[in-house]
Amino acid sequence: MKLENKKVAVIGFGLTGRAVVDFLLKKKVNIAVFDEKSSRVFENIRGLKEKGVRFYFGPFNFEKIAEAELIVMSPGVSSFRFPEFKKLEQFNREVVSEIELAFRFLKGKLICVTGTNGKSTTATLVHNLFSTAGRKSFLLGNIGVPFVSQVENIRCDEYAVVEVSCFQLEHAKSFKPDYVILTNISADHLDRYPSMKSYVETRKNIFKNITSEDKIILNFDDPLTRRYFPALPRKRPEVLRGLPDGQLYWFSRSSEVHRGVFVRGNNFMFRDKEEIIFFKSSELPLIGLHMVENALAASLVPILEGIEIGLIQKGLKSFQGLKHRIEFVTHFAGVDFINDSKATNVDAVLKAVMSLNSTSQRIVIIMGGKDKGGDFSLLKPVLTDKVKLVVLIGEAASKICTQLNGAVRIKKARSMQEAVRISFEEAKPQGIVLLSPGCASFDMFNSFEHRGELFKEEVLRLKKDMTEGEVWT
Ligand code: UMA
Repeated sequence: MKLENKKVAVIGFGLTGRAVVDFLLKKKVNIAVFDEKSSRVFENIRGLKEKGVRFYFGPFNFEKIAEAELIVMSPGVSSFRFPEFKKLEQFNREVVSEIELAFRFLKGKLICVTGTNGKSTTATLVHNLFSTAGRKSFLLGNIGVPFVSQVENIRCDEYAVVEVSCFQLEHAKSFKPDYVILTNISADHLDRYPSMKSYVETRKNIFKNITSEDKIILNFDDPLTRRYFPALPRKRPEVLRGLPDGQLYWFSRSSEVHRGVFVRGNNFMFRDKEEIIFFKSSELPLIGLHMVENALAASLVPILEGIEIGLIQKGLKSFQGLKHRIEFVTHFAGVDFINDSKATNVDAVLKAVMSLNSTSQRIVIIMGGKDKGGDFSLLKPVLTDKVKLVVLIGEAASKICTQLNGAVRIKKARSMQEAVRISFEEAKPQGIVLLSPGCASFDMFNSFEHRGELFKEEVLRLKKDMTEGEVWT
């Protein structure tokens, strides 16, 4: 793609926007940045201004934006909230997402991990499996490192492992991965998308340029994937119609799929033309059924890339998991504390509670935050079964309380500190305190990471108070 001397508008000036500007500065283009926030929020932009970058803060000025030939969107800027961006395309303006821009400059192989939950862990695991096997890979995308920031460092024999959110797919045009892993689909971001259908349609964008050379890895156990991609051995999923057979692989915990990876007894199996045992599931170092799914999905890529099974085993055995995803924090006074701050939707909470090995109601769960349109009533059976108390925080507390409708005991807390201390009192003498909010964090915190770190801080403060004898009442 030739960018030199083009007029480019960069929409949003967060992590993505900054990386796009840095990338474009090397291409000698004429850059204008637009962000709805006030200029006071942004530090250190004088240097960029000196390099000729122009900034427009405050409400988007579409007349000014229309002066650009290419418009690069940050994922947080919704094309549903601003239909003006789509309209600009009718006037010969090209509107692309940052991952689309990066893709046009990629020389290496592209492995994309998308889906509602499990993306970050699966992408990190693919990256670790490659790294353990001595292959150079870059872990990029929604996980926190914009694709465009590294794309020109990736050589043709190297891998870009990119976690892709549905927001990033809104303006994907020629974007075409060599591998797509779709971890699962469940309701999420319904505060941004007008319907579940439009959420799924946006995600399907990742498949639109797939060819017979490329490989698609889908979750056989996920009901919505099976509904939207109804592939049986002989039936092609709608999205793949017209493409030759030979590129669709499944992963499953519960069924022996005709092509892909699955569990048989204590073994992880790979089946294509023949079957091989490639791992013992008991050797997986992390807890949870979802981890089995993530490990199955992630292993398929190195297997299909011809990496030696011994090296894949080594990578699986050494994986330590990610922070804020069912992360064990500490144990004291008979209580385990687990941080699952990354659970920002209902399905992620369901998976977290199911994955904890707890019979009878020993779990106290901290939920709540900024609502994303989820249906919390879906949690009723599992909460009744496994949870002793739900402690609610944040804006969505009243909605969650109404939707759970007496299925489980509920208390409200005004801060993370209060939530942790109430939970501890209830979980004693032998229980689990799980932070798994099912909501975004932005009502009380800067990010899910910030929320998770505060939870851990409060837990450790409580532990210190306990050991020093200052028991809170
Ligand atoms: N902005 C506007 N108008 C808007 C929205 C945003 O002007 O309508 C401006 C904001 O004022 C801010 C900037 O845009 O200055 C922020 O841009 P952004 O929201 O796109 O966020 P980035 O900092 O660029 O981070 C994005 C992803 N954020 C979102 O998709 C919301 C990060 O994923 C990602 O790590 C990063 O790019 C690098 O690729 C975060 C996320 O929450 C973790 N993702 C969602 C999720 O995982 O559920 C999809």
